[in-house]
Amino acid sequence: MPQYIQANPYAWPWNGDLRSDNTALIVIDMQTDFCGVGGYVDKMGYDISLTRAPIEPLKTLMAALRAAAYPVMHTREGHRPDLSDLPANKRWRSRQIGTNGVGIGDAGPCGRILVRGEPGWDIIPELAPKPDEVVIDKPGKGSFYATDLELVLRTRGICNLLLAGITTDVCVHTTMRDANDRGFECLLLSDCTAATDLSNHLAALNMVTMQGGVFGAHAPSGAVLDALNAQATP
Ligand code: C5J
Repeated sequence: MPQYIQANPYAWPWNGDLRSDNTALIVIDMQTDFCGVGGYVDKMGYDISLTRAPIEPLKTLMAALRAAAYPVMHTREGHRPDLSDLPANKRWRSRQIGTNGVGIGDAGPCGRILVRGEPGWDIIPELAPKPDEVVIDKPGKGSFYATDLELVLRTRGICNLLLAGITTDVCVHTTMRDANDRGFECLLLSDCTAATDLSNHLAALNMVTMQGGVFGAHAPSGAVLDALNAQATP
């Protein structure tokens, strides 16, 4: 029997084929640098209560998906310690705003900003990956660029992606657009994502609904929980 999640602008996934062996949650960049005290976003002067808002709903959702044997995957934005994968213009731009010239690769309160292995780069303890879960390290905003994410998903037969994490308008949107172009069916989870600006978050959700769902659809995590409950009830 087809199984759908109530979503906007259409019931998701498009074909009702929602199963634990073809659908994965991808939790994007829930790192201290993006939502922790002293991290990169905090140092830039943004209100981290916005980027921390997804933490509680994500904890609930991840527990439910794990219990139902749906794969949970994670990404981390970050660069090699020698910065050989950090484009010079990305570094320059990161030093321009509100950080007194301190940007990606430079020392901050949580170690070198967005550098692999540093405390600020790691995923926050509340949402730490389980030992058997896939973690994708990415040098860019999108999760497919210069990573093996597509290979991992295709190898596992995953065609449906539940997208969560931060930030809605940057890494989550870039990943959603790139996934859509690759033929993955995407659902952006509205309460499990956040931006550094609320209006950008809302605009990013609205963009998804254009043209009948130009990149996919969006829904609150409660709609996913409802679908999981329905699957568990024979
Ligand atoms: C940003 C991200 N905003 N994870 N990264 O630089 O969205």
